[in-house]
Amino acid sequence: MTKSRQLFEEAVKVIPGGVNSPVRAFGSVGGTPRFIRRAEGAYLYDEDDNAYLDFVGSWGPMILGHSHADVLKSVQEACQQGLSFGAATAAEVDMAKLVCEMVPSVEMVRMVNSGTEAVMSAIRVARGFTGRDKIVKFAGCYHGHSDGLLVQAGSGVMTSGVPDSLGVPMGCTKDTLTARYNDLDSVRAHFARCGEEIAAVIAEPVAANMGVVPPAPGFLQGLRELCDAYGAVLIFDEVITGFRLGTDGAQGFYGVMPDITTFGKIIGGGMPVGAYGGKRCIMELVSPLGDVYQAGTLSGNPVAMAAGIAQLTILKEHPEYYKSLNGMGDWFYGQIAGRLEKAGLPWQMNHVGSLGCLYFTSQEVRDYEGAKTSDTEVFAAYCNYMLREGIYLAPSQFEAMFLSLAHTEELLKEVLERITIFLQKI
Ligand code: HOZ
Repeated sequence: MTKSRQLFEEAVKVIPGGVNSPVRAFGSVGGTPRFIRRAEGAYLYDEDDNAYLDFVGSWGPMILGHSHADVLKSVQEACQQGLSFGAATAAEVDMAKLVCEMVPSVEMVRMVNSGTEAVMSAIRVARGFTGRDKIVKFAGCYHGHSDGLLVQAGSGVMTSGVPDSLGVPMGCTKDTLTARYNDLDSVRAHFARCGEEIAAVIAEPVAANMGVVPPAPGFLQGLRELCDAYGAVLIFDEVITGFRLGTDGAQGFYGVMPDITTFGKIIGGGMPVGAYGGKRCIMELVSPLGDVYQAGTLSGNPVAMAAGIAQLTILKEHPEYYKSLNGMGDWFYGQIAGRLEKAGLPWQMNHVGSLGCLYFTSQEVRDYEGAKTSDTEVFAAYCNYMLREGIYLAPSQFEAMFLSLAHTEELLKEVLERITIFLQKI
């Protein structure tokens, strides 16, 4: 029996499903989750000493690759000074300045501990600012697991086939309106019916929790215009796209500025971090400056700040890295699309920069309904085949594939060869 199997059998006795986050259980693809011992560059190493070329990258933050020397050094130095103080530190000021400099729409920022917390807090401040209760979210967009947002959420909720969650009182979701991604008319309809009651529209500017769905031309701009017309707050959830598509995230990539942006693990370089920030006039409402309450002992934790500052500083100083990363994505995903065409397979290769998703459907994937048409059994076969070949993909059809700067052309060419063989077999 492998060590991963042994650990999983022990884990299921003491951890629900044997994992601390559902998708990791490999439930939708079958097989045993790999228990990872360490990671370096583009590779993960499991407890059985198997090496895997990693396309998850801790679900996004490992833009520089795993265990980057500067990030590790910065973390080690911070650890020497103490792990947590529950008091203000210089590193938090440095982090806030970095985020505000890199993302022009962010004039003030508050650190939290996860993307879930960031979004929950952003919605609260949007409601406080507008004095309204309703929010509009998009089917298939995932914004963490807070009560009000587990409505047609993508990601793990979609993977397990559970539409929503038990334990969420009706009262918590009654103000959550759902619209269709890439369909401005569905948003217009909500505004036409109750525009004066809508506090915010929240969107992933590139939907990356129902696979990867790029915004259609004009979609993000249309959201901006609707929010302006009705005095609602536009929130971009950049937990996945922030600092991945460019120093200024998807908002810079597409040239549409939100009022509030939420960030997640990416700004902690892999440590547990989140943040929300935006226009000064909105953020000034956050406690203790204003009356929107939000707090946390570990918020702005010095070790997490050290990791995040190290990674963000490198990215800020090297904007050309994004040219390579996005260019590599265009080439790699383009190659997959070309091989599909050559094999006469009508499947869809969606991508934006280094984020990609292969859907096993002949239908164009523009929204949640389209994503759901993908044949998840073929995905499971693909995912397991790749794993056997030493390539670690997210064990879910409805997650993204992430490239990092450690993924060289040579490594990706090998992956393309494996994909070609899979396409021939299928
Ligand atoms: N569904 C999560 C990412 N979108 C998975 C996170 C995890 O398992 O770490």
